[in-house]
Amino acid sequence: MKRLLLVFILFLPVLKTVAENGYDCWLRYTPVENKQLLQTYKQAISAIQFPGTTEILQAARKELMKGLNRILQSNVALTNDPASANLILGAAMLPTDIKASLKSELAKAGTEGFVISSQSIHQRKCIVIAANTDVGVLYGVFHFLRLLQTRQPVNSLQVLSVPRLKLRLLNHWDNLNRTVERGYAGFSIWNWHTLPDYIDQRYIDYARANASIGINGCVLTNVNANATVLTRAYLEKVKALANTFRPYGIKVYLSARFSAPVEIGGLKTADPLDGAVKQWWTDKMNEIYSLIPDFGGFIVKANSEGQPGPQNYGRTHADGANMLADAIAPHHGIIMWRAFVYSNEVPDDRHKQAFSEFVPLDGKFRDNVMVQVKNGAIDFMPREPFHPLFGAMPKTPLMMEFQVTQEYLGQGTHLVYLAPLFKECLDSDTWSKGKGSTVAKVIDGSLDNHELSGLAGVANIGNDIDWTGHPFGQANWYALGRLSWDHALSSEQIAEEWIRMSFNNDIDFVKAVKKMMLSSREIMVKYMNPVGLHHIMATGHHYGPAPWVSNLQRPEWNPAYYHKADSMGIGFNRTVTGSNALGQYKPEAAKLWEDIVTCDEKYLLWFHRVPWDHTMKSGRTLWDELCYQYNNGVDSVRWMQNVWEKQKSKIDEQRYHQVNMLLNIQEKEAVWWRNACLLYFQTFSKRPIPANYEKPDQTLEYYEQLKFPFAPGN
Ligand code: GCW
Repeated sequence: MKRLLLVFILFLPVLKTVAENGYDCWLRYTPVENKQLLQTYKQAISAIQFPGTTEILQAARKELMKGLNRILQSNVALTNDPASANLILGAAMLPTDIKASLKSELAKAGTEGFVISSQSIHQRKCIVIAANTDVGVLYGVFHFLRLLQTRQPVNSLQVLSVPRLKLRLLNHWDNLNRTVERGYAGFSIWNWHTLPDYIDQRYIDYARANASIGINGCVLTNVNANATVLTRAYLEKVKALANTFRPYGIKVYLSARFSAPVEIGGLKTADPLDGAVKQWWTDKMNEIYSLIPDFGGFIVKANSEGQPGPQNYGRTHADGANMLADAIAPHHGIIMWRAFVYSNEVPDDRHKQAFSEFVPLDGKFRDNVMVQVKNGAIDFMPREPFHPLFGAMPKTPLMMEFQVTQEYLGQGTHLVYLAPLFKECLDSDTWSKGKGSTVAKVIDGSLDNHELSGLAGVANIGNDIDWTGHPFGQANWYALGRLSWDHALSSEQIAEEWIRMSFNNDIDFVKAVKKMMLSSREIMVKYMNPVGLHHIMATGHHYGPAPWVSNLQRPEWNPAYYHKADSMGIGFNRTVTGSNALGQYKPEAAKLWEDIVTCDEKYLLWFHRVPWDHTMKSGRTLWDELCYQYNNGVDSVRWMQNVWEKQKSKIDEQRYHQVNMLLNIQEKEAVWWRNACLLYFQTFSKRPIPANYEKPDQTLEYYEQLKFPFAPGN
């Protein structure tokens, strides 16, 4: 019996079937499998000198020891003896000779960057993790652990890593009642009821995961804001979260409801030019900072989709933003003012409205205001051209808003790796200052010399055990953080890091899964929104296709507004003969899209109205091309299923099975999108679906009557 038990215990760690629930994300710190590599790691890291008692350094040390002990499967010693240490970490407390030897690197590391350097100290090989600040050391620790987790050599390291953006944020669209707008991973992780006294371990693990990818701030509450969070009782709760995140270099931010002075302040107005209103906000800021001295600031959604704002009082966005900016300036906080505005009273193409409203305000905002712009002008579609505001407001620091939660990209059940989408936008050339004026350079401040810079992602995190519901949703959280640290990283590198840390380092597994991830966004575009189609999802919950909807009160809420299909053709003419949204881009950027013949076909129906028999670059007619793409999208999801099935022996059963089931849903829904869209568009094109494709097994009427009253996230 004893022997049996021993055998069982011996083999336990290698069993692939040990269930993993995904809670640890990419911080699993699995033991090194390869004996030789393990040996070199153990030799390189045997005694650690890591002094310092600040809360950030304590957090960094704890993480380092936890990671090393697991990865190396041994208790690595901490030492105060510089003569024996071979891993040395620190900022202010770094030994002076080491500091001197890293002087030029540290001069470039700034306030958050770090250096990891192999050094020879007193004839001994050492690894030094150095920074100018404690938080820099923390980031260095996570980077070092990443090298070990991805099994990189550590014998000659020369790393200098500095974030390209100042603000690297997650925006939670979490409501105080714990529902999450567009959240598909359960309820909010913030348990407002038990705060401030109960600090869920989740809050700490959330902070660890964020710090490990460089995220340094989070907006706790939905941009569709509730003023209650600004009351004293709730600010105490916010303070508790701020205290929990501080050791991980993370600041808290809130959304501000513009009408808060009326709703919780008892004032008659929220007019930003009213003296009492200004005083109310000034007092409120003072109160907040007395509780949370490093509070980050506010995000504001104003005069957008029914939210209150300065225009309710005949004032401009700049008036509103500046009033808040003045109130928060003495505390060094910032205001992130969203440019996501469109109005049904404006008869113009929705695509153009934010540009028309904000460009005239360029130069009118205070120094501590950033304008937060979504990556595209409509709304986080599977594919959008970059927002024309990028490059058009040189006097204002523009902040990027990406959506990590997959509102329009399969929600909680589709495997879609978003780094290629993020990169597509960041790498787009605005031409605002000639060739090479990429969106990335606009938002990192380098193009127009801005001090402030930032990127935010609408979080996909909820209280599901694995945080994101879909195990691969974590990859998008990870990618958002890594790109906000360094937008020059490739989608491929980010995917590879994530796979290795989240699953394993098996070369074949990494290769296969990486290929699947890198293709996944393009595949989703094909079965949902090929050739530049957009906004053809169902109303309200946005779950599934509904291109037929045309009866909603506001024209720009209707899918039919966006595709404009009729017997002649399909697509939105945004050229000079149509809405001329193209005119908002610099001519060299617009060139990519302005001519129906040369237009990048990924955006064809975004910018052009195209006859059904238009010849595409493939030689097919437009109708046949749509049939081809929708079908190819479905086939490719089947390919993904196949890729995944082959990985069964390589990973734990729980996550294998989970992803398997989710891919089955994705396949079903891809078929649904294909069938519903083709059957509907066929009523206009009056052309057959070529015989070599699967025939829709349901009627259009069937798809039209489907209802999902309890779909999540709405
Ligand atoms: O995409 C739309 C979403 C809304 C969201 C809005 C916004 C928070 O459907 O749910 O509201 O964008 O970004 O403000």
